[in-house]
Amino acid sequence: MYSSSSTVPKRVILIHVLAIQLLLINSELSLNTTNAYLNHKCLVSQGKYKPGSKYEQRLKFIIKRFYSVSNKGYQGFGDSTLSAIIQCRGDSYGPKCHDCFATAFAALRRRCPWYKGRIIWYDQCLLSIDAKYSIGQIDYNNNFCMSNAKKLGGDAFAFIITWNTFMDNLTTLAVDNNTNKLTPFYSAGKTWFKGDMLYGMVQCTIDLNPNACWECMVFNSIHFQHCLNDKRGARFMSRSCTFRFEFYPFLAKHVQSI
Ligand SMILES: *[C@@H]1O[C@H](CO)[C@@H](O)[C@H](O)[C@H]1NC(C)=O
Ligand SMILES: *[C@@H]1O[C@H](CO)[C@@H](O)[C@H](O)[C@H]1NC(C)=O
Ligand SMILES: CC(=O)N[C@H]1CO[C@H](CO)[C@@H](O)[C@@H]1O
Repeated sequence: MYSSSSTVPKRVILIHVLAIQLLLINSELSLNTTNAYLNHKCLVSQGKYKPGSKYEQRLKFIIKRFYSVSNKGYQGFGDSTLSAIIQCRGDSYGPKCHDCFATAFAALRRRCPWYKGRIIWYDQCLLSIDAKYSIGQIDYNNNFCMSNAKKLGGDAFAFIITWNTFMDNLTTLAVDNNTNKLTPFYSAGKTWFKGDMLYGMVQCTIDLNPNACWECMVFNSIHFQHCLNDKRGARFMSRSCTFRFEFYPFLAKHVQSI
């Protein structure tokens, strides 16, 4: 699903309004306090469950467990009838992750009532529930891309090369260091593009293996190339991986300069 071009102006207006409010409240608050709702999907083909059913009981059990440990940043549960994943953005582990999970679950109940399968994306977390075993598997179907309405202009071809290399570099960082970092499969960095600083982020859900993380990134970058090319900023999100670039710092920390 591509975002309509009206999405971005609305968000820009929202950010301006928020910025003014934040200025009034506390000029010290930084970017990473926002947690915008991005998208959701009710997996209609998986059907609905009934109140009191076994599915509901298992779901309640898992959600309760996730609730108590969601500040760990990632939780996954899967059997043949139900899988659930909460994955927080790499810089939003801890209490922020817990809050995002609580928000996401409440919103999913409201937006996809009684659907067995449902996914919701926020800036700071992803919550996915589905009625089959899907842990460790790349989800090729549930994905979308949003782009800045502003075109890059200028050297579009050079930019394609740059965002592609940048994404590769970030994926290498995320994957290579996944065993010993606190936030595996996540990286955020920056690079120059013709005198402008380009900021980027890559993340795969922790249940994937390194090869699957790569495959997910490559698949989506090709699938959404028209959304990514020649834009002042864009991001794709799937159930399994995400990539974002902007010409402004959208995270508090873009640590690595690559
Ligand atoms: C933003 O995130 C960074 C790193 O996670 C953290 O150190 C900082 O305190 C956060 N800022 C706010 C205002 O929450
Ligand atoms: C990617 O990484 C290589 C090797 O570290 C570096 O030379 C190059 O500038 C990076 N490019 C981008 C766009 O990040
Ligand atoms: C590819 C990469 O960034 N590797 C880094 C992984 O983490 C170690 C220790 O934190 C660094 O020394 C490597 O450069």
